[in-house]
Amino acid sequence: MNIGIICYASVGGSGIVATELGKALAKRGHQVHVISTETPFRLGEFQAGLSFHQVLTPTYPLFREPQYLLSLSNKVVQVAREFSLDVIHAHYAIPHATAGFLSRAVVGAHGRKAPKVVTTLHGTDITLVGSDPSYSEIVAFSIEQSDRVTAVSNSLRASTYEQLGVKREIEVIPNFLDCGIHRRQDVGDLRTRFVGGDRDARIVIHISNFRPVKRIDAVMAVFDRIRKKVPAHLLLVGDGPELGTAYRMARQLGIAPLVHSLGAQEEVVPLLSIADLFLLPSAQESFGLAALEAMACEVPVVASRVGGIPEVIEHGISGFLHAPEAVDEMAESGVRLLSDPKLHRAVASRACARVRNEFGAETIVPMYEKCYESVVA
Ligand code: GMT
Repeated sequence: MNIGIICYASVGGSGIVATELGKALAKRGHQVHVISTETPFRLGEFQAGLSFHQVLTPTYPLFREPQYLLSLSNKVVQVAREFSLDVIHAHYAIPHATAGFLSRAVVGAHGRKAPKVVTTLHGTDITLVGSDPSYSEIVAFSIEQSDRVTAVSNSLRASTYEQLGVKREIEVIPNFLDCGIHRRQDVGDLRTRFVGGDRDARIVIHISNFRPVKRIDAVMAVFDRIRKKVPAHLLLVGDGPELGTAYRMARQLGIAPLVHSLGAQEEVVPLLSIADLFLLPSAQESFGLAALEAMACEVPVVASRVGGIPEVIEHGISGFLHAPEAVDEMAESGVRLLSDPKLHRAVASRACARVRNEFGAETIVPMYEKCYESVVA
């Protein structure tokens, strides 16, 4: 099939999933056209069957506002006509589902054949942003008008029905990983770079885009409690508005030398490969792709019991879940994992097996192919 994938290029779960899906589909023989403002984070090297089309949004003195929806839809129309797209797959509803709707209408004008629109809902496009009254009518309409809609978890599917009053069918297709790439690696003495001579120290890691929803204050509070019981260092991977909170708290708590901030990193596997514990105390998380990446690298996760996280992590089996505000309990679970090697090994190996059995690309990518086939037919 000829498939157009619309996604955000910025660091974020929806862009990563869209890019990984594009790569997997191209490997399976499809012609994939990724449409975004910049080469997406993680698109990687040239791959046959995978091409990138840049959306440029020119400015004009009259416009105070960038006209992204129009320039994006215009680009999708051009790509759809040039490459006879069968499917436009919009990742993240705002405004990508609307761009799918608009471009399908333009290509299909005067009875011409138009591509089908598949929209994948990722999380904040419904829960935090999409249900805001400033966007909700258009988001709901664009979801209703898509030919197929998928959500990354049952929880997100339920939120879409509840918060947007959408009536149509929504299929759940969970996020996935290429488990050939996402596996614990031997990375030599990388660990020493962070812990120095502190050989017994454990490495705790948090990876996110440092938005308020990630509750960076809770990451710092949980780590501070853990390091009082077990020698530990904290790796912060990613960038965003709350990174300053992490620095401020590290200074206030007197733990700055234990906190290593690495900024946004394309390659997280080497860092996960030296980690012993992943913290994800988010206020909301429709799936938790970062947790899945950690689990694949045998890093046990302590996370909030919110949104779709319980569909990824089984409490006490493949990780630990607590109420988002329960920082003491999160720290307790972290300390248990870091001080009991037998428990750590058992949770790490069950987490890794769960990703391979339930969330591997070879299981999930065919679900998207079936979804495309059903609309094209
Ligand atoms: O987490 C973010 O702020 C980014 C956001 C995105 O769309 O890029 O992530 C959402 O989509 C990911 C991929 O499906 C999910 O794994 C994340 O859980 C989800 N984030 C939230 O629901 C807060």
